[in-house]
Amino acid sequence: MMKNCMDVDECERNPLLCQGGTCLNTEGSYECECPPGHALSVDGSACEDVNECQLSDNLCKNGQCINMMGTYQCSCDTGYQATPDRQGCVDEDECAAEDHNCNPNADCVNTPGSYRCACKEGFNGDGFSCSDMDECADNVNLCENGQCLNAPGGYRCECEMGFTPTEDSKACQDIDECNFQNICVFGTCQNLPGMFRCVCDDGYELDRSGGNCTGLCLRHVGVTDGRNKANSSPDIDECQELPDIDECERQPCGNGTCKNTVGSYNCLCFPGFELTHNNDCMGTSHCCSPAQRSTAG
Ligand SMILES: [Ca+2]
Ligand SMILES: [Ca+2]
Ligand SMILES: [Ca+2]
Ligand SMILES: [Ca+2]
Repeated sequence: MMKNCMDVDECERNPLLCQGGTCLNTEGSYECECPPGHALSVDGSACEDVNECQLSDNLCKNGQCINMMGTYQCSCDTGYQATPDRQGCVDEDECAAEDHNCNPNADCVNTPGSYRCACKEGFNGDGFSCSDMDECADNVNLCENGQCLNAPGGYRCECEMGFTPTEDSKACQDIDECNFQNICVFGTCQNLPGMFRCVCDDGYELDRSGGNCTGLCLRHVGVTDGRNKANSSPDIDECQELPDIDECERQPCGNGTCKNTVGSYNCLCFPGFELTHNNDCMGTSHCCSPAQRSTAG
């Protein structure tokens, strides 16, 4: 007579089977169902925690792997922070988090596990302390045609007359006075570094400011001008056409005698007085020549 084989429910018979998991009876045997992070023991009788840290060297880079029941967690190195699932370490961006000791005049640069500080342009230092560079002292050639003024993180140029700072104020550039309106009327303007020059049209001469051409009285142009000589036109006395002003009426010479000329005047200075560029006579401390000084002509 054949023995009637009956399945044995091992799970029911031995409640200690599959400890830490769920015992599942099968035809002729049983299985243990283990929760995540657990594996069957060698003898197949229990569910045991898996030590993930021992299984893999690649876990918790930049940190330390800590085994836990059913799982593992990372304890991260300084400068790194754990991911939300605590199973990885990522660099902490100290710059973005404003968790750094960089000088206010330095840029924070994030690096893996740390950060570094670099002084901004115009500053010297290690990034944690930054001091202003004195560009004017370091390079005496800065601000040609002007004066270099040191400033925090930079410098600027204050320019001499006739020059204007460039847009960034780091240099002085010539002013093109010829672009101004009403300059060198009756003449041609020539721009020069720091100044300009008027080349006056025929019949005009530079006024005392040197910046404009005024009517000039040319006597006997017909004689001195070859073109006029050629067609033998009668001489024109332009002086007669210009109503002359007697500047001497307003006594411009001071310590001298005024002599009116057509279109201008001359000062004949008294002894001990000297003609100035303003066309008047000023006392001098040194000279006492009896000779009178006067303007030419
Ligand atoms: Ca584990
Ligand atoms: Ca970092
Ligand atoms: Ca500076
Ligand atoms: Ca100029």
